Amino acid sequence: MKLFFDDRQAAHAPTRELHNGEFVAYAENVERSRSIVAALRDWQPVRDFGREPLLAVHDADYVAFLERAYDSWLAAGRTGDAIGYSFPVVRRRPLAFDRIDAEIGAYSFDASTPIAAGTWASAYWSAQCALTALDALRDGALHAFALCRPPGHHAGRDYMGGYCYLNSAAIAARRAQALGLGPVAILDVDYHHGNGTQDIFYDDGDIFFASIHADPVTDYPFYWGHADERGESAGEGATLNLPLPRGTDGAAYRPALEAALGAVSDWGARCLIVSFGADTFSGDPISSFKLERGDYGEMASTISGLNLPTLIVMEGGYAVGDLGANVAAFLAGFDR
Ligand code: SP5
Ligand code: ZN
Repeated sequence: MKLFFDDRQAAHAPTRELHNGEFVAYAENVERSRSIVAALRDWQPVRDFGREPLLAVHDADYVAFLERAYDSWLAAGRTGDAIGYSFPVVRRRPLAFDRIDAEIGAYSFDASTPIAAGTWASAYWSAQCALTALDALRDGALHAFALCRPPGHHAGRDYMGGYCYLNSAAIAARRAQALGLGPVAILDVDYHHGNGTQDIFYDDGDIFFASIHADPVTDYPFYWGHADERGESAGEGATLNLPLPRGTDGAAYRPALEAALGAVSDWGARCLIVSFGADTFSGDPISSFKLERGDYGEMASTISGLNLPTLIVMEGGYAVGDLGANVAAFLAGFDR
């Protein structure tokens, strides 16, 4: 397994997030990547593919906003992390604002995704990390792991949310398609629904998206990931959502994984991108599934049974003390 990470991804360090009516410690902290880096060997350097592959997924005005947002926040006389408080839930349209608060709200769907001094740099290198790992597949590797941090699957074309800014899995998927590695399928096994990825490809019949996640009736991101969301227009049938109840353990998870992989295979994928979250772990502090470390190796060997070139992109996972070992167990399952 080839492993990729860049230290510039550690610059992003918001101090707090709004949760259940209080500001609490930011769960997507830098200790997460430290735990994963320490658990594995032979990390390879990340290359710079520039902005073009980012702009194949995200709107130019959104990318420009991410880059300057923190400076605009400071210029407005603020201290601490930039965070929005007003969100346009109806008739969102491209308006020109002269106030950072209006922009942040227009480009996000929640209050748990602050912009700090290092956010742009880390989001940028997180996306480059996925692109570098994808290049390893192009060069003949069967599996590659991108330790993307911050994660990406909640970010859409022009919005952030859920600790995500740039959607690394989507960026890699578009690039895989451009390199002729497709048809491309994305399998999202984070605890939370990958609403950003789904939205980006919702009307796109050329990229298949399957997600197994906590039922949004009870869990974040609430508004997306319901079983009746199946894609639209040319993308109808190219989205598959498999919500599972709180308390789901390894045995209950397995049939959903088999259903998702069957769909990926029937669809004719030639390249697989896995959005991997270890927040399905029993000890995760913000989630309610009951997977154990041993389940991750099994999941991975089931996935690798498809025999597809596979890029694994890191998403969530917040049990920092167990995170490195859980990720290592998952990756080891690909080499069995
Ligand atoms: C990538 C990913 O897994 N994003 C998940 C975002 C979930 N945000 C909503 C839940 C917030 C729970 N925050 C608790 C923080 C405790 N320090
Ligand atoms: Zn998650």
